[in-house]
Amino acid sequence: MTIREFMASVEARNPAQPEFIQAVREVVESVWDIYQDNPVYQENSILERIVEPERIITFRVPWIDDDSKVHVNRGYRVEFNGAIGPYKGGLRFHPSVTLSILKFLGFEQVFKNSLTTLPMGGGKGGSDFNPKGKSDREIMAFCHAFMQELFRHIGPNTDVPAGDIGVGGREIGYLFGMYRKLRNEFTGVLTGKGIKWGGSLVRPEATGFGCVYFAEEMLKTKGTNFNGKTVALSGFGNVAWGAAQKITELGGKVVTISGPDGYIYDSDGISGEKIDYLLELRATNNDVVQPYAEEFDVEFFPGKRPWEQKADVALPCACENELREEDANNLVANGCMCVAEGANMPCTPEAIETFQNARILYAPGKAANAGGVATSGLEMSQNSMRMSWSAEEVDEKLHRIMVEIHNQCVEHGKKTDGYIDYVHGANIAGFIKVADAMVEQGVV
Ligand code: NDP
Ligand code: 2IT
Repeated sequence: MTIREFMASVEARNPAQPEFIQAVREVVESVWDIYQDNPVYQENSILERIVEPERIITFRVPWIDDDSKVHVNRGYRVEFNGAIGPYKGGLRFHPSVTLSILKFLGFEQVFKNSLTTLPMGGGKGGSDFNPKGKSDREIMAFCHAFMQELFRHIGPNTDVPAGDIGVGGREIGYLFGMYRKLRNEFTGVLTGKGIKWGGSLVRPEATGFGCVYFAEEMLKTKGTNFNGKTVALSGFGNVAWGAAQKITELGGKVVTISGPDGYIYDSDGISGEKIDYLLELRATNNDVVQPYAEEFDVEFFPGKRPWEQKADVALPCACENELREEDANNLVANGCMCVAEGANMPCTPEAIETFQNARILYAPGKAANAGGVATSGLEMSQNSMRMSWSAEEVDEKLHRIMVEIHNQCVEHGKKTDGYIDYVHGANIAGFIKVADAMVEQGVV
């Protein structure tokens, strides 16, 4: 079979799921040669099995708003692959959520979690619920309704959800509360929990911190670091916030953040109280960055993306396919030397090709943003031991894991001319561990 034939069969089996097909194609292209060289993988149809989720649950989520009106949303959990551990991955609450989006995220999560070196399978879930403009009581009502169905499918040794877009500490609290009530059990069934009731220190910052640690390793391969570098960030959520903190700490200057309304450019750098302000802005449930421009008297570019600005490093931290070919061309032309994905699949395939053709450093989300789920794994360990580690201890472990993921990318992705293909490196390293586990466990 050729790659083309394999992908044609995946497309035929998954019609109208473009994001899922995009994610599968990238992995299949990376691992194809290894697959051909390993008859055991072929005899076990590993590739055919690995692109098929083990289980997908969809369910109705009825809830009541503040005006007593009844709404119905759709809930999902995609339990993609459990060969190396309990299904693990976030929940996304956003109106753009479809099965295609959650299958792509679940598929990516399988390889990302494998890269973390921790025993976690891959999954993802969420709902097309739109948290924007909802009251706190409405958010609680929705989270409780969502968990009233999800609780029967998850558990600390089965499937351990966490946050993603639209699901942060507050939502995890409401979800956990309902799980605990229904099961009458206090277990580490969710990660991203409050610090006072089983959460891990550093988990809120972990994805952003991890992404910066990873980018630091990338810069090291060029004999440089963040000190004095300008950095363009997109998004202004959880991930962008943690990244901004760590970049500032390492001597870099964050000059942009973005929202669905546009982006702001702050030539003085987004640091200190301005980073805290990002959190306040997110807490308003309005999802706009324009107020930052008014608060700190900087320029706001409505409807634009930050990639038109000059920056040494770019970290896309908002959503999938937010950085396209023309954006990649702009970044390269403006001298950008390093792109690391804080979000999941934010760069289109054409943008990735542009970076790689220009031979600049580029790392995919499954490697660069794995620090979030890795720290979730550390939260699970702490819960199992009924202990909590200090922030320094967690941060040190997170740092070590990101360095190790970088090592794996170099080991499997370094080309003969010395260029590191982080896409191949991450996909191959992530794949081998899961594929071997599947072989050893037989056809299940
Ligand atoms: P948040 O909900 O905290 O923030 C996401 C923000 O990005 C929202 O403000 C959202 O606004 C905004 N956004 C959405 N689309 C766009 C767009 N096209 N342009 C600019 N901004 C946009 O989510 P997170 O920070 O948690 O997640 C961000 C990304 O990081 C996602 O891709 C997620 O999958 C990934 N990620 C998250 C991890 C985590 O631990 N939280 C771990 C690893 C990856 P709006 O809702 O109005 O669209
Ligand atoms: O995309 C991701 O890795 C996350 N949203 C975090 C998942 C997790 O289980 O912590």
